[in-house]
Amino acid sequence: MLRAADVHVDGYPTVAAMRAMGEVLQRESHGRLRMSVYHAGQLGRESDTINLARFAALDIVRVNMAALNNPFPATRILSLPYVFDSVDHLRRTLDGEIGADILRAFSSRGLVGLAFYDSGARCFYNARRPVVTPGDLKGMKIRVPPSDIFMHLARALGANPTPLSYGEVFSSLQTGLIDGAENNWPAFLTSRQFEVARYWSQTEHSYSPEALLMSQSRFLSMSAADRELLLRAARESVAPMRVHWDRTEADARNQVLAAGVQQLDVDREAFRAAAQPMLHQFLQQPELKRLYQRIRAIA
Ligand code: GTR
Repeated sequence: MLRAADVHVDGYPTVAAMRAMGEVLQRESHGRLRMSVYHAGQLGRESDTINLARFAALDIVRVNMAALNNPFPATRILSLPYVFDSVDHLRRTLDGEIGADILRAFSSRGLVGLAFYDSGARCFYNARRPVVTPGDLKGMKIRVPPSDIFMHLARALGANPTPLSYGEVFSSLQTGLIDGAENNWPAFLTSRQFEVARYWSQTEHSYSPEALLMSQSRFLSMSAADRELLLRAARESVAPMRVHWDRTEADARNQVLAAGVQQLDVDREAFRAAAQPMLHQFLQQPELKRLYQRIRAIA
């Protein structure tokens, strides 16, 4: 039995993709391989589940790249602000050589990169006031995932970043510990953050995608045929996940707007400009600079 973890609610596109992958494994191995998916953070925070998988206490984890930025430097290029022009640009990057290189980088610390999943464009939202320029974020306490990139970005935009794990964000908004956060439409809806944060700003500052990872020692303990099946099942789960994602993202937006959240157009050029110094600070790292140039070359 393979045990897999995800912080999202059942039915969320990432959870659904893993369940579908589990069905393929079970069917094609004639019941020998099974996968049970522990959703909604039952097995802990993303940073914890990554370590559980590294030490083979858990087999598969689905986490956002943000949770991997600090320990796996190559992932930073996928989370940095305004690197990608569109979802299409991101998908082309992940599907090609660049994506394959980043997946391979996980083997340096006990993991096998199985696949990338979509996560849309992340945007800022808050419970205080309409935010349309970076200056409007001034003084606001904004939750960020525990990643130096998101800390630096929020600070560059004038906010006070507060790193929290995903499961803590809704209650922190409710109690006023934070004023806002940033994420995509489906996460904003399913985590119920939209009930408190009524101002959504279309900043599209990061396309930080999801990663599906496996414990390397568990992977290496499997037969070559099972490893091949696993890699194929993971790869084949990507295309249907994207279709599901696109539909879910549009639905989530509609539901949130119908519930009265205000969607604001922003001065995106001002956000991009404010993020440039921190972006270029990260691009001082030669590995990131090389990846950045390759990504921009296929824009
Ligand atoms: C979501 C992502 C989660 C989690 C969350 C967060 O978009 O799917 O895995 O990382 O963001 O901000 O913590």
